[in-house]
Order: sequence, then structure tokens, then C-alpha cells
Amino acid sequence: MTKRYYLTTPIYYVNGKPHIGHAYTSILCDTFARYHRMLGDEVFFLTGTDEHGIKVQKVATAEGMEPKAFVDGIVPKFRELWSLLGIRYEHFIRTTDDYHKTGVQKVLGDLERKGDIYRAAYHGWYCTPCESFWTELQLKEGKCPDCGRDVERLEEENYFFKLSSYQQFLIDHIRANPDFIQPDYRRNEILGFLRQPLEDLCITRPKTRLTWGIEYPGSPDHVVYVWFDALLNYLTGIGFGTDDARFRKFWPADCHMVGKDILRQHAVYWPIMLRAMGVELPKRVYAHGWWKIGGAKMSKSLGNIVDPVEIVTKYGTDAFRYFLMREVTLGLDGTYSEDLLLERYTSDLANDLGNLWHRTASMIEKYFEGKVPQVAPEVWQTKLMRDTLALWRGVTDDVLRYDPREALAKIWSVVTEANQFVEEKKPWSLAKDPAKHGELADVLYALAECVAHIGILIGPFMPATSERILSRLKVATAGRVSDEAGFGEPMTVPGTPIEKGAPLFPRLDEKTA
Ligand code: ME8
Repeated sequence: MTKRYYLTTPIYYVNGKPHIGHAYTSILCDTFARYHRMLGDEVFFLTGTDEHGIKVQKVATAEGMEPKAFVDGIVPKFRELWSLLGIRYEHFIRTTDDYHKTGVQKVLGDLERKGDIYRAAYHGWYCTPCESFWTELQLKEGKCPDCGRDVERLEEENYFFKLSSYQQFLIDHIRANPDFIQPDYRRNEILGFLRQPLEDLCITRPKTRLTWGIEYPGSPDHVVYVWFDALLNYLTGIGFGTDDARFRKFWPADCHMVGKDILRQHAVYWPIMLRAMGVELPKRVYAHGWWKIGGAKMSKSLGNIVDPVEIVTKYGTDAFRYFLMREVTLGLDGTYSEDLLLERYTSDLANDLGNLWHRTASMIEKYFEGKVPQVAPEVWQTKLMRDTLALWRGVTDDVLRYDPREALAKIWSVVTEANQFVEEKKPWSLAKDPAKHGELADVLYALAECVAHIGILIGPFMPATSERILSRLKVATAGRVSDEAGFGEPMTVPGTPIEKGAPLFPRLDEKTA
């Protein structure tokens, strides 16, 4: 039976252009989604934009625009970036879409009738940039304990969601399902947080303070708190309330990929909301780390962002994708610098993979008129071929464990081995001796096959490079390999003319020339 795989990115705030941090989450998810498609799974990859709330309203007002007109102008920047980065999603949800708003209102109505939402007066402190409520005791020297900024005194009527009723349920669920929050150290953090009693969540804002939101169904004077609205995208985006068959087909989500900044919302509020609704919980929430610059998180509010478009224009999409996934272990923080990217580009891409392709194609051109040579079947018994074929299992395991860095490291160990194989076999010497023509054919065939197999496996990580390699080698099976047996088959056809083409990763001075 076909497996289903439902994966989500956070829906990003549209209060500014996307930066490397957003690109990172989307590239990770795209890679996992592509890998699962390669395995033959029926994949639903959902991404989109979080458009309501004070942050967006503020920026729109500052620009002298209506919020809706403002967000309509920003959303295309996200879509364009995803297209530039090769992000292939099944659906792009906007929280201003009607089907989403209807879904949110229905959930609120149901929960209120069930008694999980109540109206009450709120007295306390509020941090506007964080959109967080704090009690007197929680403040740190009179400031927001999260961001250290000023807070304002609030006294207003709001609607509250009974998080507290479900605290023990959540603790039990997290304990019984070790995969639910990943990595492990984040699960421990959340369990630590849950040692304190949970306060009920204020899920509305009075329209006197915020108008840009979904209207609360029970009161024309309130809009829904942006997080309550946003989290529900994971349901409405696959048809909750509009396409029940699709919803039932893909829910529960296999993985919500998020940054560690928003783990609490996904690992505490969200499962409790679902439990209250009587909907199954997602299988996994995976929190990745932050890209930092000079020790600080790259963020819109700090203004230290790097524009992915500039990087991609200079280095190419696949180099950017490779760098982000190879540089840090999923879960940990990484330091972004162009020097590090350049180092990876030069060593791993231009010198290792690029060179492997270039010398393989050049020698096939020179010694075999550009055609894949005929070979003896023993070629498949060489260490290089055995190590190449073993990649399928190793890389697949790594991807299924959400370790793209290790997957790439494994692939690159074979790239290195193949380059060493060239050095050892010295095809240029074999070519001088007609008696060694058969051996020369074996060496070049093995190299062509090795590169073809690597071409298949890097597809989810570096789709454009994969396509380039496979089309130059005329690999007809591309896109049809879905298991270890298929991966074990020959990919190239002796006698077929290949195309050397331009360098896969040109030296940067050549690129800019
Ligand atoms: O939080 N390093 O949206 P957002 C790594 N709308 N990842 C980063 C990053 C960095 N420096 N900066 C941002 C929101 N990200 C809500 C989400 S979901 C129901 C609602 C990535 O625009 C990372 O995935 O602030 C982080 O969690 C997300 O962008 C936050 O995006």
C-alpha cells in the first residue's frame, strides 16, 4: 500500500521579505518531501503565509496601506523565492483565504459549545511585539521576560481557551510518544516547562486594539489571536471542513518542521487544541536550530538578515541548498557566513563533485568517442560500485531519521572515493596500452555508473544538479528508482553518447566573467 507523508513548514509572517532562516525550513521540508516522493509515498507538502495579527497590521500602517493590500504585495515575494529555490509544495495556504477563516470560526464555535472556551476579564501586562500576556510575577524588572522590552497594563474582556484542563494529558502523551517532540533535548525542555501549571490561553484581542484578524464568531468586538488562527492552517490546508476525504487521507501530519523559536506553540498549544477538538495529534514536531550571524539570531526585527536571492544569484540554488543542509546537524544552531559557503562551494561542489563529473565525461569523450563504454559484468563487484550501491540504504535511513547532514556526508564519501579511484587507476596510463583497453572501459564505466547513482540520490537535495547529471548521462530510469532493487540496476547504457556540458559548479571568477 502506498504510504502517505504529510509535512508542513510554519506559515511565515508577511511583515517583511523572507530571509535565509525561512529559506532553511522550506528547503529542509522540500528535501524530505522530494525524498518521500522518490520512495513512492503519496506526499502532501504544505506551506503558506500567516497574515493576521499586530505585527502585520503595524507594518501595513507604517506603509500607509490597508493590511490586505499590503499582504497581497508581500505574498508573491515568498512564492517567487520558493520557486527560485526549487521548493515544490502541494498547497500554499494563506490565512486570509476564506476556507481557512471559515474553518477557524467553526472550531471556535465547537470549542465554546463544548465548554473549553470561556469569556473573562483580563488584568495584567502585555508585550505588544511578542503578543504575550504576563502576570506581575512573570515580569523581569518590570519588562517582558522574553524580549526585555516595555510592557503595557491591560484590563479588558477576552475569550480564553482552557489549556490547563489538558496539562496532564499532554505530559502523558509526550512521555508515551518519544518521537512526538524532536530532537530529544527539546522534548526535555518542553517537559520542564510543563512542570509549572499552564495558564489558560487568551485567544482573542479586542477590536479597539487590533482589527486585522478573523472575527471571533461569538463577538463582533473581538478578533482571534493570531496563533490560534495560524496553527489551524495545518488542518484547513488539507481540507478540514471543506474536503473531508483529503483531510482524512493525510491527517495526522507526519511532521511539523519548525524553528525552535516556535516550539512551545507547536508542542503545547497545538496538541491541546487538537485534543479538545477530538482530532488526533501529529506524529512529530521537529524543532530545528537558528541561523545566526555574529552570535545573534538572524531575524527581521534585528535587521541582520541576508537575502537568499543575492546568494542564489551568485552561487546557484543547489549550492545554497547543499550548504544549509550540510553545514549543521538538524536541530543545532549554525553560523551563516559567505566565507563558509564559499569554502563548501569550492571544496565539496567544484573540486569534489564537479571535478568528478568533469574528468569522467572528459575521459569518456577522449577515449571512447563520448560514448558509455562496453564492460565486463565484474565491474559491479569492485569496491567503488559496492559502496555506491550501499548508499541507497544508508542515505534513506538518514533521511527517515531527519539527518540530511549525515545523508550528504555519506554521498560525499563516495564522491571522494570515486576521485581516489581515478587517481589509483590512472586511466590516462591505461589508455597508452592497447592491451589495457578493456580495463580502461571498466574504469570509465564504473565512474559513469557511480556518478549516475549519485545523480539519483542527490535529486531531493539538489534537484537541478541531479537533473543535469542524469540528462547528460542519458539516464532514462531517472524518476523511476524507488527502492534498493531499482537502485541496484545499471543506469547508463553502453554505446550511448553522453554530453559533457558546462562545468556543474564553475569557479566563481569564471561565473562572474
Ligand atoms: O513564527 N534560523 O513566523 P515567522 C532558522 N507565523 N530558521 C529561522 C530563522 C533563523 N534565524 N528565522 C526564521 C512565525 N526562521 C509564525 C509561525 S506557524 C503555525 C506560525 C524560520 O515568519 C523558522 O522556521 O516569524 C521559524 O520557526 C520561522 O521561520 C518563523 O517564521
